[in-house]
Amino acid sequence: MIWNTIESASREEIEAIQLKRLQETARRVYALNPFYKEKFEERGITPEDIRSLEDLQRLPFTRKQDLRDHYPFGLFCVPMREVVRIHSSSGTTGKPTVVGYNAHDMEVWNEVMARVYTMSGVGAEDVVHNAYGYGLFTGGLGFHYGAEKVGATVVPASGGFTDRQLMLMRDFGATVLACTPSFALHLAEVAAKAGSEFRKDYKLKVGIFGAEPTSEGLKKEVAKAWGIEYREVYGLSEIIGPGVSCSCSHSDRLHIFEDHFLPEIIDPETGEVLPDGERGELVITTLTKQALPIIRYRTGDITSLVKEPCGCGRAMVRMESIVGRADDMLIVNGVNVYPSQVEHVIANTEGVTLNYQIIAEKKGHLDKLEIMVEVSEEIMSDNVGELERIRKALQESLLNNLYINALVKLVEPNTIERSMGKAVRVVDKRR
Ligand code: DLL
Repeated sequence: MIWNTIESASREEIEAIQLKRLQETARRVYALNPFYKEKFEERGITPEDIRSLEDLQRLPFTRKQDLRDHYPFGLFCVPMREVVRIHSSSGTTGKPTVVGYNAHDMEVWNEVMARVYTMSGVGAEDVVHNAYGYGLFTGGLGFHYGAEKVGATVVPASGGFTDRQLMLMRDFGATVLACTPSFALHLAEVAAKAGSEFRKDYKLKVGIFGAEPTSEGLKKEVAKAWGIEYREVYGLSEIIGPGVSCSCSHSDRLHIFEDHFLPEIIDPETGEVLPDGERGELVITTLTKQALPIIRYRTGDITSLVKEPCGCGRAMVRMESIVGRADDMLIVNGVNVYPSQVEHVIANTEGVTLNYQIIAEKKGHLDKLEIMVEVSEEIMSDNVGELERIRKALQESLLNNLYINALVKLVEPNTIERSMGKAVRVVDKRR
């Protein structure tokens, strides 16, 4: 099922809409916000210079720092009386980034979330258990209003309180689980304490997961643990929240709703636009946002794009699941490592679980990497020989596959702190 026929429009139709909307957005930001006017002037261009989609490359990038420098509302393009909602993303250091929506933007957000639900086979018959956090984080409310738009019953569970969440999922007959993949796995682990037949108490058929980088291994684990279909959603507050793209029943890649969000892939070092299929940093220009339109936003997320039409009937460009963040990449003694690559290696090792944490430290001039991993429940903690065999196997596998010399430390099940929101996979003590 497709929510909006635009999703299957031809490339020519989509590109015509994109160009018209890009021109409108350029005019909007230039006329209404001094930050953009100055940036355009520095480059010697005006909105009238945007005559084709290729001209996008003449426009300046916008970075997270620009939002921080204009904290809280400096990049807004409407008067505050028109703003109906504020969200912000946490940010581990300094001020959060603040985003705002007017009534029109809320409609756009609900529309793209309705597409996400429909793409995931969710409609009026469904009960959506929404365990994304409600509050300043866009996950909770984004998933909430989208569910109402498709007529589903939404249970606004928010994060935390695992046992109570499981009770609500059982008693209210949830058919859809919406939360971070790490929390979905945590819920399954706790639910499985009721016995291996626990799934019969639940009616779940699909999960719509996102908000954090996730390896193929963890996705498979979540799908298997719950016996459900795995759908992935991507998004970021600066662009809208969840609902920038979503995977369909035909492909693990995620369709970008490109009538609202115009994607590019660039080389993160040089800023040069890369051809389709190549991996680089995702850059997005909003095409319909009014309160906080944003030009060429550097997401920091690493992915690639393909334009071939998909078996599901949608023509919208597809992005590969996020490989990692440009700023999440660890450089360990000169070797580049993404946490998702480490996760992939762990997923392919017997005897360990996907509950892990990577700790980077400086020892003298050298970087030291320690990887803490919980062993599976079946492994007996007094079987020292077996534990050492697993530890060595994982250590060797990391060396052979990723060329990193890490110290693997196996720990008992349930000792690494569980996240209620996004999982903390990396603790970099060198920063
Ligand atoms: O995480 C919005 C969201 C909520 C997306 C619920 C999906 C589901 P922020 O808090 O602003 O917004 O964080 C955005 O999270 O730049 C990515 O690095 C990461 N991220 C989001 N979705 C995915 C995903 C929300 N499917 C940042 N895979 C983004 C990998 C993701 N990373």
